[in-house]
Amino acid sequence: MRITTDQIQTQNDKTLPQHRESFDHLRLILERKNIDSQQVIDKIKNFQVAIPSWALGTGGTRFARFAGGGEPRSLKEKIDDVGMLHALNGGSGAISLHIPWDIPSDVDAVKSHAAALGLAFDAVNSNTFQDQENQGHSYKFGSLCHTDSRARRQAIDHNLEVIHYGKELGSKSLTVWLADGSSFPGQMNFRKALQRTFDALKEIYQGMPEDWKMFVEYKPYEPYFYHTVIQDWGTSHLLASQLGERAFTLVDLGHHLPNTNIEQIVATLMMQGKLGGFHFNDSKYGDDDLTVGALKPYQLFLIFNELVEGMEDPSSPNPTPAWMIDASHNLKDPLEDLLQSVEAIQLAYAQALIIDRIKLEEARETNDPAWAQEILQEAYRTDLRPLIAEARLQAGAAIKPFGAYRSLKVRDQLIKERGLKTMATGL
Ligand code: LRH
Ligand code: MN
Ligand code: MN
Repeated sequence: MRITTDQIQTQNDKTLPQHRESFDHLRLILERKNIDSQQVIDKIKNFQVAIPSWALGTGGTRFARFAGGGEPRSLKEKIDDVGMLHALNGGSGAISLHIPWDIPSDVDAVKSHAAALGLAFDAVNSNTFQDQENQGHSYKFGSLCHTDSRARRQAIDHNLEVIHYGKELGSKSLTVWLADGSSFPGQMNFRKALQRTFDALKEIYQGMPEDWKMFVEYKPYEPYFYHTVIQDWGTSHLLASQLGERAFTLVDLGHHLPNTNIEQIVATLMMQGKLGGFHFNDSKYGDDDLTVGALKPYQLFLIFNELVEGMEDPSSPNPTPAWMIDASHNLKDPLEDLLQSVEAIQLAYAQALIIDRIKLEEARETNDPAWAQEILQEAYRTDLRPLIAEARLQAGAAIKPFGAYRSLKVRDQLIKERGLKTMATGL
């Protein structure tokens, strides 16, 4: 199934007068603050968030999975779904694949299908956290950190194979997340495990093409509960620094212990030129992978405040990070959920773009915390939804993607096409 420009146009016609009214009003408010709306709109239009292939189907918990209907049954259908999201919001122009869940059988066909929908291939993800059928060595006790060199070899080879697929598809980066760790004190030698991981990553790093980046994702716990080998940004940064200039830390918002100051981590990594990418999601307790902005939109805004500061600083050593969503759960229609996530990200970004940075610096330099808070919240509490809608309209997408999705009855169509009992691969 595809969403056509005619369908979008018909949906937009319904809300255009109302949209014009709200956007004109907002433009005046911003003008009074000396903010050029079009400049912000252009940045939003250029900002693309990659959709992970594994978020297109209903996620499960470790207790159950309640499958929704019409889920993608193949890589082609996953690409179709991202194409529909992109048609609706103009901001999801890339897909991030997980190998072996998404091995392309016909690379050329997959490539041309994605290109026809205006999609690029973002980072490819390796998977050494599950055993695959006919696999020689188990990852039960780790992969790149394993005590058995044959298991390490297998995990390295898998990553090299992922690079191979990524190269064929036109990806430019590899994300490595390792489940490796231990659940009981004494079970694993911390130092040896980290050293083995580093040695293995080095081989993978050397196997990447010259123009590729490696993103090293960290996580403090889960699936193991006592220790993980790459537990925090410091460990990831240490590995990335020693691996080389094309290795970076990847921040997944759900991979922190409660109350961690993630915005400070972002600032520190950007200062070092080592923030490679982001996995957006939201959470209350752990790695909940909930819809972006569902729980802590102010924290998301504070994170974007640091991101914008780093990105707009011409002397910043940090390359533009790769933006990805990493959310997956079992209650909502996954496509509606992803539309909500992308919008939450765009809003936080736009809010951060309208912060009066000159005044904020003045408040900081004169040690005026109350004034600094006023400035930040002035931006955060400005309702920028009409501006995001205008960016979409200018990009040929839907003024109201969620409303359009429902009124086009996309899910019903997908169920008709694909059936009620579908099972997408993935978490
Ligand atoms: C691990 C993780 C990692 C995986 C994805 C499926 O929790 O965040 O990024 O690749 O989930
Ligand atoms: Mn992640
Ligand atoms: Mn995660």
